[in-house]
Amino acid sequence: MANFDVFNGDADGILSLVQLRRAEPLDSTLVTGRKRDIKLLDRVEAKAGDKVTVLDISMRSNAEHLARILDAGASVFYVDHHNAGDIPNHPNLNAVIDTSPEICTAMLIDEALDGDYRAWAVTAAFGDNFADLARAKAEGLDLPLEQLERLGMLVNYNGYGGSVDDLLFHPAELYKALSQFDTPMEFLASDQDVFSALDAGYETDLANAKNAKVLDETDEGCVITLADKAGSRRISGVFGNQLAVDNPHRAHAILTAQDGGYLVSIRAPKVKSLGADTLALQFETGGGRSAAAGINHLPECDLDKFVKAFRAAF
Ligand SMILES: [Mn+2]
Repeated sequence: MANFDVFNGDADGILSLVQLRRAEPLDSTLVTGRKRDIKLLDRVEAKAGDKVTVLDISMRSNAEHLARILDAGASVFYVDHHNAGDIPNHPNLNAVIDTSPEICTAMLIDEALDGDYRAWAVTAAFGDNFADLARAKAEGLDLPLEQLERLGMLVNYNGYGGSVDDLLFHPAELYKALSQFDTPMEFLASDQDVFSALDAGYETDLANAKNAKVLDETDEGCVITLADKAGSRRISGVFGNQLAVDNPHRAHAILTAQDGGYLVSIRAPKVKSLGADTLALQFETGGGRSAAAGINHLPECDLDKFVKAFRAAF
Protein backbone atom coordinates (compact mmCIF):
# COMPACT_ATOMS: atom_id res chain seq x y z
CA MET A 1 0.00 0.00 0.00
CA ALA A 2 1.34 3.37 -1.00
CA ASN A 3 0.53 6.89 0.15
CA PHE A 4 0.54 9.97 -2.04
CA ASP A 5 0.48 13.54 -0.74
CA VAL A 6 -0.58 15.78 -3.60
CA PHE A 7 -0.47 19.50 -2.82
CA ASN A 8 -0.26 22.88 -4.44
CA GLY A 9 3.28 24.29 -4.27
CA ASP A 10 2.15 27.58 -2.74
CA ALA A 11 1.93 28.60 0.92
CA ASP A 12 -1.63 27.32 1.30
CA GLY A 13 -0.84 23.90 -0.18
CA ILE A 14 2.50 23.40 1.58
CA LEU A 15 1.26 24.59 4.98
CA SER A 16 -1.92 22.52 4.72
CA LEU A 17 0.26 19.43 4.41
CA VAL A 18 2.63 20.60 7.16
CA GLN A 19 -0.32 20.73 9.60
CA LEU A 20 -1.71 17.40 8.46
CA ARG A 21 1.58 15.52 8.67
CA ARG A 22 2.55 17.02 12.04
CA ALA A 23 -0.80 15.62 13.25
CA GLU A 24 -0.63 12.31 11.33
CA PRO A 25 2.94 11.45 10.26
CA LEU A 26 3.00 9.28 7.14
CA ASP A 27 5.56 7.97 4.67
CA SER A 28 4.36 9.28 1.34
CA THR A 29 5.31 10.17 -2.20
CA LEU A 30 5.17 13.96 -2.51
CA VAL A 31 3.50 15.24 -5.68
CA THR A 32 3.68 19.00 -6.15
CA GLY A 33 4.91 21.73 -8.47
CA ARG A 34 4.61 25.42 -9.06
CA LYS A 35 1.60 27.33 -7.79
CA ARG A 36 0.14 27.19 -11.29
CA ASP A 37 0.75 23.44 -11.73
CA ILE A 38 -2.72 22.47 -10.62
CA LYS A 39 -3.25 19.34 -12.73
CA LEU A 40 -1.28 17.18 -10.33
CA LEU A 41 -3.45 14.06 -10.17
CA ASP A 42 -2.37 13.01 -13.68
CA ARG A 43 1.04 12.22 -12.10
CA VAL A 44 -0.43 9.81 -9.54
CA GLU A 45 -0.39 6.08 -10.38
CA ALA A 46 -2.45 4.77 -7.46
CA LYS A 47 -3.61 1.17 -7.01
CA ALA A 48 -6.34 -0.49 -4.96
CA GLY A 49 -5.81 0.18 -1.27
CA ASP A 50 -3.52 3.19 -1.80
CA LYS A 51 -4.29 6.42 0.03
CA VAL A 52 -4.18 9.73 -1.82
CA THR A 53 -4.41 13.08 -0.01
CA VAL A 54 -5.10 16.08 -2.26
CA LEU A 55 -4.73 19.65 -1.00
CA ASP A 56 -5.45 23.05 -2.53
CA ILE A 57 -5.89 22.13 -6.21
CA SER A 58 -9.17 22.47 -8.10
CA MET A 59 -11.22 19.27 -8.34
CA ARG A 60 -12.67 20.55 -11.60
CA SER A 61 -9.20 20.65 -13.16
CA ASN A 62 -8.43 17.14 -11.88
CA ALA A 63 -11.83 15.50 -12.43
CA GLU A 64 -10.71 12.97 -15.04
CA HIS A 65 -7.75 11.66 -13.05
CA LEU A 66 -9.65 11.73 -9.77
CA ALA A 67 -12.18 9.38 -11.39
CA ARG A 68 -9.35 7.15 -12.67
CA ILE A 69 -7.76 6.94 -9.20
CA LEU A 70 -11.09 6.20 -7.49
CA ASP A 71 -11.90 3.56 -10.13
CA ALA A 72 -8.52 1.92 -9.47
CA GLY A 73 -9.69 1.33 -5.89
CA ALA A 74 -7.59 3.94 -4.07
CA SER A 75 -9.17 6.12 -1.40
CA VAL A 76 -8.93 9.89 -1.69
CA PHE A 77 -9.05 12.62 0.98
CA TYR A 78 -9.61 15.88 -0.92
CA VAL A 79 -9.54 19.32 0.74
CA ASP A 80 -9.81 22.50 -1.30
CA HIS A 81 -11.39 25.94 -1.78
CA HIS A 82 -11.24 26.33 -5.60
CA ASN A 83 -14.05 25.85 -8.10
CA ALA A 84 -14.75 22.10 -7.82
CA GLY A 85 -17.26 21.40 -10.59
CA ASP A 86 -19.35 18.30 -9.85
CA ILE A 87 -18.07 16.41 -6.81
CA PRO A 88 -18.28 12.67 -7.60
CA ASN A 89 -20.41 10.58 -5.28
CA HIS A 90 -17.97 7.75 -4.54
CA PRO A 91 -17.60 5.69 -1.34
CA ASN A 92 -13.78 6.05 -1.47
CA LEU A 93 -13.87 9.85 -1.72
CA ASN A 94 -13.84 12.04 1.37
CA ALA A 95 -14.14 15.60 0.04
CA VAL A 96 -14.02 18.77 2.12
CA ILE A 97 -14.73 21.54 -0.38
CA ASP A 98 -15.62 25.11 0.58
CA THR A 99 -15.53 27.72 -2.18
CA SER A 100 -16.71 30.68 -0.11
CA PRO A 101 -14.44 33.67 -0.87
CA GLU A 102 -13.09 34.04 2.69
CA ILE A 103 -11.57 30.61 3.31
CA CYS A 104 -8.36 28.85 2.30
CA THR A 105 -7.39 25.17 2.37
CA ALA A 106 -5.06 25.54 5.35
CA MET A 107 -8.00 26.88 7.41
CA LEU A 108 -10.15 23.92 6.38
CA ILE A 109 -7.35 21.67 7.66
CA ASP A 110 -7.11 23.83 10.80
CA GLU A 111 -10.82 23.21 11.43
CA ALA A 112 -10.37 19.46 10.93
CA LEU A 113 -7.47 19.48 13.43
CA ASP A 114 -9.24 21.72 15.98
CA GLY A 115 -6.60 24.41 15.59
CA ASP A 116 -3.72 22.25 16.82
CA TYR A 117 -1.32 23.85 14.30
CA ARG A 118 -3.03 27.23 14.11
CA ALA A 119 0.18 29.25 13.70
CA TRP A 120 0.91 27.39 10.44
CA ALA A 121 -2.68 27.94 9.28
CA VAL A 122 -2.40 31.67 10.05
CA THR A 123 0.88 31.81 8.09
CA ALA A 124 -0.82 30.08 5.16
CA ALA A 125 -3.78 32.47 5.22
CA PHE A 126 -1.39 35.43 5.07
CA GLY A 127 0.42 33.73 2.18
CA ASP A 128 -2.79 33.02 0.27
CA ASN A 129 -3.71 36.73 0.55
CA PHE A 130 -6.37 36.29 3.28
CA ALA A 131 -4.91 38.72 5.83
CA ASP A 132 -8.28 39.40 7.54
CA LEU A 133 -8.90 35.68 7.97
CA ALA A 134 -5.37 35.22 9.35
CA ARG A 135 -5.85 37.99 11.92
CA ALA A 136 -9.33 36.75 12.91
CA LYS A 137 -8.02 33.21 13.52
CA ALA A 138 -5.04 34.56 15.46
CA GLU A 139 -7.20 36.56 17.85
CA GLY A 140 -6.52 35.85 21.49
CA LEU A 141 -3.36 33.90 20.65
CA ASP A 142 -0.01 35.46 21.30
CA LEU A 143 1.42 35.04 17.77
CA PRO A 144 4.12 37.19 16.12
CA LEU A 145 1.80 38.23 13.29
CA GLU A 146 4.28 40.42 11.44
CA GLN A 147 6.78 37.56 11.18
CA LEU A 148 4.10 35.05 10.16
CA GLU A 149 2.80 37.43 7.50
CA ARG A 150 6.31 37.84 6.09
CA LEU A 151 6.95 34.07 6.12
CA GLY A 152 3.58 33.29 4.51
CA MET A 153 4.19 35.85 1.80
CA LEU A 154 7.69 34.45 1.12
CA VAL A 155 6.52 30.81 0.92
CA ASN A 156 3.80 31.93 -1.48
CA TYR A 157 6.33 33.90 -3.54
CA ASN A 158 8.48 30.77 -3.85
CA GLY A 159 5.69 28.99 -5.76
CA TYR A 160 5.73 31.38 -8.69
CA GLY A 161 7.81 30.76 -11.80
CA GLY A 162 7.69 29.73 -15.44
CA SER A 163 8.94 26.27 -14.50
CA VAL A 164 10.06 24.52 -11.33
CA ASP A 165 13.64 25.45 -12.31
CA ASP A 166 12.83 29.14 -11.78
CA LEU A 167 11.94 28.56 -8.12
CA LEU A 168 14.40 29.25 -5.30
CA PHE A 169 13.29 25.99 -3.61
CA HIS A 170 11.41 23.06 -5.10
CA PRO A 171 8.10 23.11 -3.18
CA ALA A 172 8.68 19.53 -1.97
CA GLU A 173 12.04 20.63 -0.50
CA LEU A 174 10.47 23.68 1.12
CA TYR A 175 7.76 21.42 2.56
CA LYS A 176 10.44 19.12 4.02
CA ALA A 177 12.24 22.07 5.62
CA LEU A 178 9.06 23.53 7.17
CA SER A 179 7.50 20.24 8.24
CA GLN A 180 10.32 19.62 10.72
CA PHE A 181 8.60 22.02 13.10
CA ASP A 182 5.33 22.22 15.05
CA THR A 183 5.18 26.00 14.62
CA PRO A 184 6.56 28.65 12.27
CA MET A 185 8.14 30.32 15.31
CA GLU A 186 10.29 27.22 15.89
CA PHE A 187 11.17 27.13 12.21
CA LEU A 188 12.23 30.79 12.24
CA ALA A 189 14.34 30.25 15.35
CA SER A 190 16.08 27.15 13.94
CA ASP A 191 16.46 27.41 10.15
CA GLN A 192 17.77 30.85 9.23
CA ASP A 193 19.24 29.64 5.90
CA VAL A 194 15.95 28.89 4.18
CA PHE A 195 14.26 32.05 5.43
CA SER A 196 17.24 34.25 4.50
CA ALA A 197 17.42 32.82 0.97
CA LEU A 198 13.70 33.49 0.41
CA ASP A 199 13.91 36.96 1.92
CA ALA A 200 16.95 38.03 -0.13
CA GLY A 201 15.53 36.55 -3.36
CA TYR A 202 12.28 38.38 -2.84
CA GLU A 203 13.88 41.78 -2.22
CA THR A 204 16.09 41.46 -5.33
CA ASP A 205 13.22 40.35 -7.58
CA LEU A 206 10.93 43.09 -6.30
CA ALA A 207 13.54 45.81 -6.91
CA ASN A 208 13.82 44.60 -10.52
CA ALA A 209 10.02 44.49 -10.98
CA LYS A 210 9.76 48.20 -10.18
CA ASN A 211 11.00 48.79 -13.77
CA ALA A 212 7.81 47.22 -15.15
CA LYS A 213 6.26 48.56 -18.37
CA VAL A 214 2.63 49.78 -18.13
CA LEU A 215 0.62 48.48 -21.10
CA ASP A 216 -2.84 49.83 -20.21
CA GLU A 217 -3.96 52.02 -17.32
CA THR A 218 -7.40 53.39 -16.42
CA ASP A 219 -9.18 54.21 -13.13
CA GLU A 220 -10.60 50.67 -13.19
CA GLY A 221 -7.55 48.66 -14.06
CA CYS A 222 -3.88 48.38 -14.87
CA VAL A 223 -2.04 45.93 -17.15
CA ILE A 224 1.73 45.61 -16.68
CA THR A 225 4.39 43.61 -18.52
CA LEU A 226 7.62 42.24 -17.09
CA ALA A 227 10.76 41.15 -18.97
CA ASP A 228 11.56 37.50 -19.77
CA LYS A 229 13.65 36.64 -16.67
CA ALA A 230 13.38 34.01 -13.91
CA GLY A 231 13.18 36.81 -11.34
CA SER A 232 10.20 38.41 -13.17
CA ARG A 233 8.41 35.07 -13.24
CA ARG A 234 9.04 34.55 -9.53
CA ILE A 235 7.86 38.00 -8.42
CA SER A 236 4.85 38.52 -10.74
CA GLY A 237 2.21 37.03 -8.43
CA VAL A 238 3.34 38.74 -5.26
CA PHE A 239 3.95 42.01 -7.15
CA GLY A 240 0.33 41.75 -8.36
CA ASN A 241 -0.89 41.21 -4.80
CA GLN A 242 1.04 44.25 -3.63
CA LEU A 243 -0.39 46.46 -6.41
CA ALA A 244 -3.86 45.20 -5.45
CA VAL A 245 -3.36 46.17 -1.81
CA ASP A 246 -1.97 49.60 -2.77
CA ASN A 247 -4.85 50.26 -5.26
CA PRO A 248 -7.88 48.42 -3.82
CA HIS A 249 -10.37 49.87 -6.33
CA ARG A 250 -8.37 48.79 -9.36
CA ALA A 251 -8.05 45.41 -11.12
CA HIS A 252 -4.53 44.32 -12.11
CA ALA A 253 -2.93 42.02 -14.62
CA ILE A 254 0.78 41.22 -14.60
CA LEU A 255 2.00 39.77 -17.92
CA THR A 256 5.43 38.17 -17.77
CA ALA A 257 7.11 37.50 -21.12
CA GLN A 258 7.82 33.80 -21.68
CA ASP A 259 8.03 31.37 -24.63
CA GLY A 260 6.79 33.86 -27.25
CA GLY A 261 3.86 34.81 -25.07
CA TYR A 262 3.00 35.70 -21.49
CA LEU A 263 2.41 34.12 -18.12
CA VAL A 264 -0.56 36.13 -16.80
CA SER A 265 -1.54 36.86 -13.20
CA ILE A 266 -4.92 38.58 -12.71
CA ARG A 267 -6.21 40.26 -9.53
CA ALA A 268 -9.80 41.54 -9.27
CA PRO A 269 -10.27 44.85 -7.41
CA LYS A 270 -9.90 44.19 -3.66
CA VAL A 271 -13.21 45.94 -2.95
CA LYS A 272 -15.18 43.58 -5.24
CA SER A 273 -13.12 40.38 -5.55
CA LEU A 274 -15.09 39.23 -8.59
CA GLY A 275 -14.39 38.48 -12.24
CA ALA A 276 -10.77 37.29 -12.35
CA ASP A 277 -11.70 33.65 -13.03
CA THR A 278 -14.27 34.44 -15.74
CA LEU A 279 -11.69 36.61 -17.52
CA ALA A 280 -8.99 33.91 -17.27
CA LEU A 281 -11.36 31.18 -18.48
CA GLN A 282 -11.87 33.06 -21.77
CA PHE A 283 -8.35 31.86 -22.62
CA GLU A 284 -7.30 28.28 -23.24
CA THR A 285 -4.84 27.91 -20.38
CA GLY A 286 -6.68 30.10 -17.86
CA GLY A 287 -8.04 29.20 -14.42
CA GLY A 288 -8.31 30.31 -10.80
CA ARG A 289 -10.63 31.95 -8.32
CA SER A 290 -12.97 34.95 -8.56
CA ALA A 291 -10.49 37.21 -6.73
CA ALA A 292 -7.25 35.88 -8.22
CA ALA A 293 -6.69 33.93 -11.41
CA GLY A 294 -4.09 33.34 -14.08
CA ILE A 295 -3.30 32.23 -17.62
CA ASN A 296 -0.37 29.85 -18.10
CA HIS A 297 0.37 30.87 -21.66
CA LEU A 298 -1.14 33.86 -23.44
CA PRO A 299 0.21 33.90 -27.02
CA GLU A 300 1.65 37.24 -28.17
CA CYS A 301 -1.07 37.41 -30.86
CA ASP A 302 -3.78 37.37 -28.13
CA LEU A 303 -2.38 40.45 -26.36
CA ASP A 304 -4.93 42.92 -27.80
CA LYS A 305 -7.74 40.45 -27.19
CA PHE A 306 -6.63 40.16 -23.56
CA VAL A 307 -6.48 43.93 -22.95
CA LYS A 308 -9.99 44.29 -24.46
CA ALA A 309 -11.33 41.39 -22.35
CA PHE A 310 -9.65 42.89 -19.26
CA ARG A 311 -11.30 46.26 -19.87
CA ALA A 312 -14.67 44.57 -20.42
CA ALA A 313 -14.31 42.43 -17.28
CA PHE A 314 -13.55 45.33 -14.94
MN1 LIG B 1 -5.24 28.20 -1.67
